[in-house]
Amino acid sequence: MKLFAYQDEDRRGTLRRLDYVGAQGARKYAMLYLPYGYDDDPERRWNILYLMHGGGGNPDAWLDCCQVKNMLDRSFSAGEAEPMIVVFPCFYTHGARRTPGKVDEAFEHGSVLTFQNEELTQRLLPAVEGAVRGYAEGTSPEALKRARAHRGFGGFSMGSVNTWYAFSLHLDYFSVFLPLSGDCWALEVMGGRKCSAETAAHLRDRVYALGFTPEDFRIFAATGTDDIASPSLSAQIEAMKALSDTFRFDKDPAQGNLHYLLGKGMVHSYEAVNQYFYHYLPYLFRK
Ligand code: FER
Repeated sequence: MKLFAYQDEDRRGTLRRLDYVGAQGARKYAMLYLPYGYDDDPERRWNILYLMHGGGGNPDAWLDCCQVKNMLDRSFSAGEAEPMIVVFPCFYTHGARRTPGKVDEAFEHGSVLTFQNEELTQRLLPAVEGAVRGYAEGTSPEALKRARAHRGFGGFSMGSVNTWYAFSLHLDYFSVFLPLSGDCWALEVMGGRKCSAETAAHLRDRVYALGFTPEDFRIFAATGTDDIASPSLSAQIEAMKALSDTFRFDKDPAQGNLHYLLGKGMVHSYEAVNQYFYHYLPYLFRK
């Protein structure tokens, strides 16, 4: 794995704050990263990645906690990856409720479910894609779904739990998934470890339930050897690999539809997951 370190860059993208109404009428905002050159060509359309924070976070967490903006600027400027819009939303409806060192699993899981069931596709996507030039020609569910090839969802820790939910619930809106250091809770909390085989089977069943095939999605999963989420995510990925008719594991991120990166010595942090993001960035959207 090639590691990213800050480098000066003149061709920098810009950050914009987007205010919108979320689930249950909540006043929310997302941060938008618009790549360098976004304003120069009003005809150009851009792939969009939605990138979620971890437990306790907010729309600024990724931007405050690691060098993700400089990493994006450099990767695009150097021609290593196709430039894309990155959206940093927040999955809490009424703010995080966090006691340091303590995870309230019921609150976290409830917040994820509210975001997934009442906000992501009904509120957030129309707000964002009515405001920036993705590939969707309109903000109706049909128009948004038609652009699924150009839309991804990723996240760190609880953001990764969100990513697996986006796969399970909204495969008709997203085709690219970047689950970083967090497992799938669709069947139960920490289900990736507690019921790995059932979780993998659930994810497989969702593909066919929505009428898709193994060609219609790509999953770029990652964590670190010293990450607290590695036992749960590793168990889940192993179970998914066993369902090879659906999940086509390949060490080459340009092949197959399931990839797994285990960063040596890496821990549960934004700095670590930003490195996995950097590693996968060139492969998320094909030219
Ligand atoms: C995991 C998914 C989420 C995990 C931890 C979390 C331990 C969340 C942690 C937190 O919110 O602090 O697989 O593994």
